[in-house]
Amino acid sequence: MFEALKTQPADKILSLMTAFRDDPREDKVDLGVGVYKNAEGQTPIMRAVKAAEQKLWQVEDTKSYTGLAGDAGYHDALRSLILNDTVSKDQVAAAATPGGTGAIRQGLELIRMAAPKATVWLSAPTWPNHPSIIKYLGMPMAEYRYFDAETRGVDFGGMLTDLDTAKPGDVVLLHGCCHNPTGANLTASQWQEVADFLKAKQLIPFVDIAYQGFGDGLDADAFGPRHLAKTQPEMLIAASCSKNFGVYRERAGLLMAVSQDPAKTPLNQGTVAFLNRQNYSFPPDHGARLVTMVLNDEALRADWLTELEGIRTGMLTLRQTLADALRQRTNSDRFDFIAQHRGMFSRLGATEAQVEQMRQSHGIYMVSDSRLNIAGLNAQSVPILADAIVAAGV
Ligand code: PLP
Ligand code: TYF
Repeated sequence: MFEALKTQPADKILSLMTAFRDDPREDKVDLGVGVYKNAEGQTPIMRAVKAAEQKLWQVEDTKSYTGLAGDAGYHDALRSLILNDTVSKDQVAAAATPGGTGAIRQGLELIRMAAPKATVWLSAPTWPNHPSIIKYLGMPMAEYRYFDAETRGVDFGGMLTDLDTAKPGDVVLLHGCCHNPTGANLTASQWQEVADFLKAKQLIPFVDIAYQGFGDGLDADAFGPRHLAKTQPEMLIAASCSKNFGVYRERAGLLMAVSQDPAKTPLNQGTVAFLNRQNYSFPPDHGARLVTMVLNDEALRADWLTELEGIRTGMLTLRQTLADALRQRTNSDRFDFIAQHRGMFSRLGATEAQVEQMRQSHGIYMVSDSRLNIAGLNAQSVPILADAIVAAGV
């Protein structure tokens, strides 16, 4: 049997991690995988998460199974964080999942069950795991224009023009904030326009939110999903706690199916629990429980907010420092978009050959589409990167 297996394409982002590790140069700079790093290059456990872990060790008295959909306290805490009071609890079916990826996978499976002919529309470009999973599930997919390579902003006109060709009942996958890989995001008024458009065209939003708190702040970053939850008949949300709680390897995610009609929620809830059972029975609990403890304890929550805000503003400072360094070196404002982008990533707009040149000449590792992880920079590496960008003729 095994001889029938085919070699699968490697994940470009993860392969880059291996290449970086194998590079002997001491001044190499890792701007690849989307993991937050502090100025020392470490990905620390957040203080509040560590404190919750200590407390959990003391009070946890069983490791018996939770519910199939995970712990209701986790659903409540994350629903409030993401949607605030824009919907009531009885409008939302929720299931804990292994990370945000698990939520995306389960959400797609729900779409496939409910609407096998629906096309899933993806932004061009998007996180490579979106098309990869959709293809694996054999679902119809299409792309809508999103990134304007010229301005490095959102091609909003192109986006709506392309989505105008979608058929009623199709699903539109949207990044809730901090678009991966470009860093270019919809403004609040564009979100409102998208919401009106989707509703008029009877398209269903599926929001992937993996970086809430990394862009303009926890509330501002949730503007899109909140506005959609208020205005659309129904929608799906896949959330990840990997980044904003720093619990990457614990695999804490949440799938939410939101409906204006609370009568639909019991069926939705049964479906998301069923999907968990088909795929892995019970979802992981440890990370979800830590997140719940942090959100529900006043002191831990306050400390988490402070640390998260430090992470966010630190990345903004790095963006500005890099944009300034490039302004100085190029005598132009053509890299100012770096300071306007939000989240961990910016797409620089370099060619693959230029990305390769930066790697060879300056030991800079970014994804071949010229996505760079801003959090991989620090005061020492910003000038190295700026020199490399100029030397490569970007
Ligand atoms: N969605 C996007 C756009 C991401 O960048 C990520 C990456 O981490 C995820 C979802 C899911 O992450 P995880 O499965 O680690 O929670
Ligand atoms: O885009 C990123 O870098 C993060 C981390 O298969 C990641 O989202 C990358 C690849 C992958 C899973 C997570």
